[in-house]
Amino acid sequence: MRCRTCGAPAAINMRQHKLALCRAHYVDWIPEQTERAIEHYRMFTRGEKLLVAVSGGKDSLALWDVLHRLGYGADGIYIDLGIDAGIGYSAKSRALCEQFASARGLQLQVVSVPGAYGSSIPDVAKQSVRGRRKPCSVCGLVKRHIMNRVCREQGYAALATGHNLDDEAAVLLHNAMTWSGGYLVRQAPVLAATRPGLARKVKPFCRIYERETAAYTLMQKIEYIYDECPYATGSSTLYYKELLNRMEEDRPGAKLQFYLAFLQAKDQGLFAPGASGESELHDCPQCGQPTSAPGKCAFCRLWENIPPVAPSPGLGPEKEPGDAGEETS
Ligand code: Q46
Ligand code: ZN
Ligand code: ZN
Repeated sequence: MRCRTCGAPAAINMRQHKLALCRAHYVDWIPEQTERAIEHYRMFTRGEKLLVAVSGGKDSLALWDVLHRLGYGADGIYIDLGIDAGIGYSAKSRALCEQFASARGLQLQVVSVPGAYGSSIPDVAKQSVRGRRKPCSVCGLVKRHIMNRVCREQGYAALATGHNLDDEAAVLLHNAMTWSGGYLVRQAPVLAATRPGLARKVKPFCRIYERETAAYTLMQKIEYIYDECPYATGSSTLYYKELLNRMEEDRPGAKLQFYLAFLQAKDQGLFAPGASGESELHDCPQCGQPTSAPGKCAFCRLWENIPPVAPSPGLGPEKEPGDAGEETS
């Protein structure tokens, strides 16, 4: 197999695009594709200051690398969830993000959940409402809250996440299986900041396959954490990813077609206005972030149920910076 551009031996063959490329042309092809998506969906402009949510995984670090290479001003944010699980998961992923940033002279903000709020995500999950919450639901809530706050307080124009096509197609399939209208309406490459205090969310890799981001990190020699978060095992997203991989195997391009046809159908009025079922947002009386919950937001209510632990010196919830959601809690 030969590179379509220069005829050298190909480093990757992408059946879905009927395209084979050598290493040198592949590592330029990914930024070109990303730039096309940024422009096509009007995600952000070169003058805007971006915050990239990095986890130490391949997708988010690849995204930060690509945005940096494309000349966008992007700082990173890493949220230390305090997950150890016998493998030092958070410590390892944090070190990889710090190493990535310092090697490129990029600005990384680190927010430690145990440091700022007194408990790790697994502990909060155990202690919340008699341990009925799963770590992932607590984690999602906390990350969205913190990231939205950092965006809002520090004047970032948008929060960029490393969600790739496999992530988006899996979530889409999951929500389509239950016709979860509210989630389907809000699934998009760009979520506009519909009110003050809400960060714009963008997914520049939404048309890039997971296999392609993995190949990019490898070819760019980006070190990332190979271990999955221990709580990801058995998640429904992984199940839907496997199903979609089987379809992709039979029909290369199936995932991309599924996702793009969904976006097109939405543009053509698949959903009636108001189909999101979203209620009005108001500012949480405690933290000031937008919420649809009556009274205080879910983030503030979550911590009310956790026994107080003395925070580390100098760190407090309101002083600390912070995945932004359209609705943060
Ligand atoms: S980090 Fe958090 Fe994920 Fe781990 S606890 Fe679940 S949600 S699986 S992206
Ligand atoms: Zn080539
Ligand atoms: Zn609140």
